[in-house]
Amino acid sequence: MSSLDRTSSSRGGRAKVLAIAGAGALLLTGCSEQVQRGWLPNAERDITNHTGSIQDLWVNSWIVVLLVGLLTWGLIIWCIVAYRRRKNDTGYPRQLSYNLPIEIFYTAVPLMLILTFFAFSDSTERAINTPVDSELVVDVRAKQWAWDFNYSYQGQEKYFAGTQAHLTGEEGVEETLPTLYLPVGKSVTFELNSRDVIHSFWVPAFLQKLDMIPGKTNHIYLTPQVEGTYQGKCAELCGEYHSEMLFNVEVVSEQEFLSHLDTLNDGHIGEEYDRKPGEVARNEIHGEGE
Ligand SMILES: [Cu+2]
Repeated sequence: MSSLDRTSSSRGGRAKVLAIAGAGALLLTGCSEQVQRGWLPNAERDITNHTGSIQDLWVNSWIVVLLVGLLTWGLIIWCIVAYRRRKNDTGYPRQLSYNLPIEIFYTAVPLMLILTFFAFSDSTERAINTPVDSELVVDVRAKQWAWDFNYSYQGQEKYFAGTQAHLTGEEGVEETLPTLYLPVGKSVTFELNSRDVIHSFWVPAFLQKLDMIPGKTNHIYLTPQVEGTYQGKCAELCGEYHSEMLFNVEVVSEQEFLSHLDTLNDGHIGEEYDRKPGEVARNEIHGEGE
């Protein structure tokens, strides 16, 4: 092969590499909204007042780790190719050890990355979990295998007692699911309680999920910002029909919300229906009860 051939073939190789890199960059940047959201389940960036910051944290973290990944994979492949064993090599290659600058570098850089991730996660989490004096309070009571919703809104106390869904495979089952109504643009505090075992309150589109523990109340604070129907589910394996512990979320106008409240019964169904009174449940959690 003449030197001319060699140059042109290496030029061809470089063009190929550039083409692949270009296609990769297009794949990562150009494409659908879904990719830009990092495949998160919120259909829009600001479904709630928190989904934007959660999405940013998620997507930016992935961009950083992918860049680190590309650099690392690149260096690995470069070493494998450049320092491979050649035909006439004999014995061991030159042995190297203890390179202090490199060791300091590869200790300091990951440490800085981790501290940065920590700082961003911490500030996002603090902003999300700061207690809010909400306009609407929903005391959610999880039970094997359905949901009760107690609404406190503008002095009204209303409750909805859900019955378990039966996923028979027939159409229309979704409409029989317990449905949580929320007025759009109003701040909500969810008081998360359980009547029996540990459950978990999860509306995937809201990007927030929290355990519901017998004898303990957990809180989620958020403001739904986009009207629509969302799916909710229990996210903690809680017994035989865990998979049927589903609910719908309807984010509606305040007017629609108020007219839904009118269809509900007055009052609040709380601890009195717990299968295990609070004290017993607490002891069992700590392994003291018997
Ligand atoms: Cu459950």
